[in-house]
Formats: sequence, C-alpha cells, structure tokens
Amino acid sequence: MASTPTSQPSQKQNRIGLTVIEYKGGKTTLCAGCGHNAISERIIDAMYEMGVKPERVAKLSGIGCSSKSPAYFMSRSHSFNAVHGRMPSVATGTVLANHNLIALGVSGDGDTASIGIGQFVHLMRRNLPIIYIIEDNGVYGLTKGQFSATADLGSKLKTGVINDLPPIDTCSLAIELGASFVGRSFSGDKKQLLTMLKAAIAHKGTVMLDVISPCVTFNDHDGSTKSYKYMKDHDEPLQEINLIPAFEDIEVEYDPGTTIDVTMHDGSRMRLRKLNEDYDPTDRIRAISMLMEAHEKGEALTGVFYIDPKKPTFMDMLNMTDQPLATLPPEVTRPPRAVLDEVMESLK
Ligand SMILES: Cc1ncc(C[n+]2csc(CCOP(=O)(O)OP(=O)(O)O)c2C)c(N)n1
Ligand code: SF4
Ligand SMILES: [Mg+2]
Repeated sequence: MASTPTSQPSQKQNRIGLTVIEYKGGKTTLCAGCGHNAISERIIDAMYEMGVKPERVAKLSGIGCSSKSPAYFMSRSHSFNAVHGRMPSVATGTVLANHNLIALGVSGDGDTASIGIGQFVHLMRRNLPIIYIIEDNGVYGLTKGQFSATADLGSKLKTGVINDLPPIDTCSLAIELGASFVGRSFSGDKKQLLTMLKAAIAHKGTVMLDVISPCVTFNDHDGSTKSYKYMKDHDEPLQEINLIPAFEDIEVEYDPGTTIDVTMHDGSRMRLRKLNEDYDPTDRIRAISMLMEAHEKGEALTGVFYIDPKKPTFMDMLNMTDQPLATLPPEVTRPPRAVLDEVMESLK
C-alpha cells in the first residue's frame, strides 16, 4: 500500500503562504557556536510565525560581527549596513521615508554602547517604530575581543586583563529615555527570545532588546559574565512570556492574580506570568530600580522590563501623512511656484 506523503516542517506554509525557507538568508560566516547565529535563527522563526512579508522589512545595522548578521537571514528584505555606530540615523531616515516598512536594527554592544552611544540615546528618546536588537557579548568580537562598555566590572578577558570600569546598562538607559518596549534575553533561551521577538513585531514604537549573545572565540571563558556557562548559571527570568497573535484569535484562561495581559498595537496579547515577584512592567520607575537592584546582587535578569503599548511614536508626534513620503507623487511634495516665490520674497 502506498504511504501518504507527509509534508516536511520546512515546507509548512504560514498564514501568508510562505515556508520558513523563504525567510532564510546567506550562509553565515560567523564562528560556529556564536550567539549571534542563534539570534538570526530566532528572527527567522519569529517573522515566519507572525506571517510578516519579507519585503516589508528593512534590516539595518552598523559594523561588527553582530552587524554582519542581517546578511544571514531574510534575503528577500531590504538591507543597509551603515557606518560603525551610525545605524540609528539611517534607520530614522528609512522610517520617516516609508513608515509602512518594519525597521529591524541589529547592533552590537560596541556598535551601540561605545562608538554609537550618542546616536543610540537620541533614537531611544524618539520612540521611533523600530525593533532595535543589541547582540551583547561584552566585547568587540570583530576586532579580536577588547572589552566593550557593557562588560561588567571585574570581568576578565582571556588574556587575564580585568575590566575596571562600570558597565552601561542599555536597558535602564532605554527605559529612562523613552523607549516603549524594553527587555533582555539570552541567545541560548530559544523560547523566551522567540516570544519576545514575536511581541516586538506586534508592538508599535521603539522596542529595545538587549540579547546576551556569547562570543565563543573571545569571551566564553571563566571570569566572563557574558559566557554560556555564566548565563546558564545566573539567568533569572522575570516572567514566563506567551504571545497570542491577533490572527489566532484564541481564548485562553488565565489568572489575573499571577498573570499580566498586555494588549499590543496589532491586537495580539502578550501574557506575562510572574515568576519572581509582584512586578508590573508598566511602571517605569520600578523597572529602573529593579534593574539597579539586580545589578547590585549580580543577577542576570531577563524578561520584559517595561512596556507602554499606547505611547505616541515619533511618527504621531510629527503628524506624518498616512501615505509614506516615499510614495507621495511630486505634485504633492513639490511646493507650487507661487509658494516658492512667497518664500523668496520673505527672505529679502
Ligand atoms: C569608525 C570605526 N572605528 C572603529 C572600527 C573598528 N571596529 C570594527 S567592529 C568594532 C567593534 C564591534 O563590536 P560590537 O559592536 O560589540 O560587535 P561584535 O563584533 O562584538 O558583534 C570596531 C571597534 C570601525 N570599523 N570603524
Ligand atoms: S569573533 Fe565572537 S562575535 Fe565574532 S563571529 Fe566569532 S564568536 Fe561571534
Ligand atoms: Mg560585541
């Protein structure tokens, strides 16, 4: 008897009729086992599961091993590899020109917190619609493993050099400055990272995700606080996170005493089951103090630290046209002769 052919998981179509293969990119040139490769895999899964059209995504990055990684996922999307630390301004221009695109920024801890800190802080205070991921390994991987500004005080390089400067916590900074969805995850925690990325796609505003992503070549030894072993031993998830996408429309029972339900911009629901304490991720001040407390205790907290799904975005503040600027016809964007004459007259 002939057997019924079963379809391979890789051939299963998502809600827009695409298979996961259509979300893949070029073959990675990063080291085998690099955390950045795992993050690329989760981005592919999240975009596929949420049914995002690859052509709607603009991948933006700076310089570093992390910033190379957009070449290794979603080949069908738009892509721009900017100058070191300058991705935020290119991303801002991209979103201003065409707000129908989903901006996905991939940066490193060096690209963001060292050379790019000036651009990063201004991006965070605008609440531009963007998913901004820091692939955080505590070192400049591409230039052979010098400490970055997120390396913890007292952590040790392979050469034995000790870091004697305090780290910049990009999550506290992003919350303080105005990002509307801030969290931290670990490249080795498949489920948590995938769910946070799916929630990021459902959010409108700046999503800042700091993902601890071990550099197996330069920062995965004893004495590092960004190694696989350190994260496995110290990772303290704040919540158990689930996302119920708007298109799935399922009702699931939950206990409001132990669970917080956040309705996202697109109608999806993020369900956060508290694991540690009575933590409210809509309280900004509490979020910052909790991050400082965790830091004092040497805990590597992960989870959604802060979310405000209703905060006006940069586009709302600018009162932008519904139709993206990039697609407006010249008759609309070009001032008529009489208006130009009036401007010239006013300058005399
Ligand atoms: C203007 C400029 N300064 C310095 C460099 C050298 N450089 C290239 S990548 C990099 C740091 C990358 O670190 P990070 O962003 O953490 O990425 P990783 O390689 O660790 O993923 C530096 C300093 C450069 N390319 N351009
Ligand atoms: S040097 Fe480090 S960060 Fe760069 S690809 Fe290798 S493991 Fe990844
Ligand atoms: Mg780095």
